[in-house]
Amino acid sequence: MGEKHFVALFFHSDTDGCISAANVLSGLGRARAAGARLFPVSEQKSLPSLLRGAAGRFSEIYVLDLGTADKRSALATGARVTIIDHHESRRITGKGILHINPVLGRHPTYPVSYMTYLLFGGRDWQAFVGVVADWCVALLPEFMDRIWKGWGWHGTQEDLYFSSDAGKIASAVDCGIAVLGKDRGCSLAVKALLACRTPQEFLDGRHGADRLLAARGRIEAEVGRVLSKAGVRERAGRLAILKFSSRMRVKSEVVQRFKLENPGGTVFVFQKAAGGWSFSARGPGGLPQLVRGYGGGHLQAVGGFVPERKLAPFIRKIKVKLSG
Ligand SMILES: [Mn+2]
Repeated sequence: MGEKHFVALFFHSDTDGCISAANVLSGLGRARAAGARLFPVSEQKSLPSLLRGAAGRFSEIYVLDLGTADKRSALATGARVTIIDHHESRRITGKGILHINPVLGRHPTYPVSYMTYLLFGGRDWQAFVGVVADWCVALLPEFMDRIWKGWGWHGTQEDLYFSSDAGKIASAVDCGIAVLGKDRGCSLAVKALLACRTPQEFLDGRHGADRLLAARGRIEAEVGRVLSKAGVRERAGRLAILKFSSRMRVKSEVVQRFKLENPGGTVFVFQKAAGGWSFSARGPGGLPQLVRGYGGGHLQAVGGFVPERKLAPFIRKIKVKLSG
């Protein structure tokens, strides 16, 4: 009998994070995967306290699609910690810590679902879905081309996200998490991804995927409502802004559609939340600097929160910076 393993996976509660978790689980082998605990995380700033809470409970910890520059909380776990990420971060090193992040070496922000697929295995079509979900199709032309030939999918990033089966699966996972909640949605998504051997099984609603696809249907309808009449639009040069309220968490889906209406420009969507506005933005680049203090993410895609009284100055600032 081998040694006992107590494995924990902390992963971003989105499509890229769920596919990454499924890839790592599939590579761990049956015995280790069976005892693994899953911890979906929506805010990467909450990671240090979650890691401290895991101190002494695990021998192996994976941190997927989440940045951490907090070495002490990683060391405090007493576990071997493997961080695979592509967000802006600082490199951390220490006994038992392995930190893989292409951004630290100034490489492109390859999706974590793709990197975990290379490192741990998993299903090629799911890595493809992760690349579509994280808007990184253009970064991986050869990989995408190879899988396109196998699965008969083709097109631009936008075609793939909005019109292909890959995009449908990507958004079903994100919508399932938005509608069912982080814990229930992610656990359902990881199970469905592990069990579905082909994209068709997922699209047929097998292994719990039906719940995720139903959530997608509800969100699509709400996004249509927001874009057709419920949102307030504002425009300044190449900047387009949309403000709206909704009972569903739809800003990530709304921002993708809104970007389609404004190709080449920078778009911000603000959804009313308690005490302020949560926002998502897409643009040609430089976005983390633009939203510093209120959020972060990638060069071309960021999210965050602005308190009510800061909204007007925040919007003024982005207008000035983008016109300057
Ligand atoms: Mn990601």
